[in-house]
Amino acid sequence: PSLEKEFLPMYFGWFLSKRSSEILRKAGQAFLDELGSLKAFKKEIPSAIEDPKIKIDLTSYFVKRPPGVLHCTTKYTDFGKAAGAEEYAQQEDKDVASSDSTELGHQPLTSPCSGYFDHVTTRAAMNSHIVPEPGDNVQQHPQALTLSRVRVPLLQAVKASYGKAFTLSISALFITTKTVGARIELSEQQLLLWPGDADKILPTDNLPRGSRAHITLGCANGVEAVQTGLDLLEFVKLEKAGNKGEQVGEIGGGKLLYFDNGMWMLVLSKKIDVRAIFSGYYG
Ligand code: 2AM
Repeated sequence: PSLEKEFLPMYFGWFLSKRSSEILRKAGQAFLDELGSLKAFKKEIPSAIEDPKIKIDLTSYFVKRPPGVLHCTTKYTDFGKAAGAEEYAQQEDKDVASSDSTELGHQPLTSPCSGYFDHVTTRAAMNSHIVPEPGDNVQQHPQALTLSRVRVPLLQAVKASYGKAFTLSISALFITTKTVGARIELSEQQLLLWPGDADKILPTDNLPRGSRAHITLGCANGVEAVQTGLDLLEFVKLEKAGNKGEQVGEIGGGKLLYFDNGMWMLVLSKKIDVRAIFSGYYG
């Protein structure tokens, strides 16, 4: 045991490369520019109805923009003070595998199929730099049988991935009256780093794991960044309720959907891949 207690960051997350940040910022900017001059958009804005020639300046509406490189928060740990912070830092991939196997597309451990073995292979690949030490209690864990077969000890996904590179896939851009953000589709391997408690607005919400995954691109005056993820969850809740949004047309990178209440989503026809390092932000 180490003498010093571990010091947790303000938050864990994926930090985009400078180049990927620039590419995504540009895509976000193009989205705001196009939307601001789109007839269907202006139709929903009272001040623009009066003067149809007006162009809505969304860039100056979303005044609060993240400085430096962009990121996707996985867990806000608040230097260890946030609920579930320690648990997350110690998160083992078993926590994910056992939480909701159907949602992740995994098969129960009792009936191994290719999906499950893919998962195990992913773990092995992800953690291949870690070798079991004598005394590592691999055998007594419920999953130890399979794991020991591929010679992987029980692993801590968060620690094992710290400082490692990932490619995140951006599937859509969205705006609400409060925030603008990019929606991320996490892979199964990336979901191992996703906390179990993030995908809820209300404690009773039951949305697919990773629903909240996003990158904040901007916030309106007086709005905190945490809002972007909550806004994305609102979209997902509508989708879950069968609301597919009204298809307003094709703009720049894809098809534009309107969901009411100032909620717009651009579903990208070609996903944007961004490079990112999994790490912690200490302020
Ligand atoms: P974001 O992930 O939507 O951008 C620092 O404030 C970072 O942590 C921001 O990126 C912010 O939002 C995120 N954040 C702040 N408070 C949070 C919370 N309670 N839950 C989740 N993420 C939070």
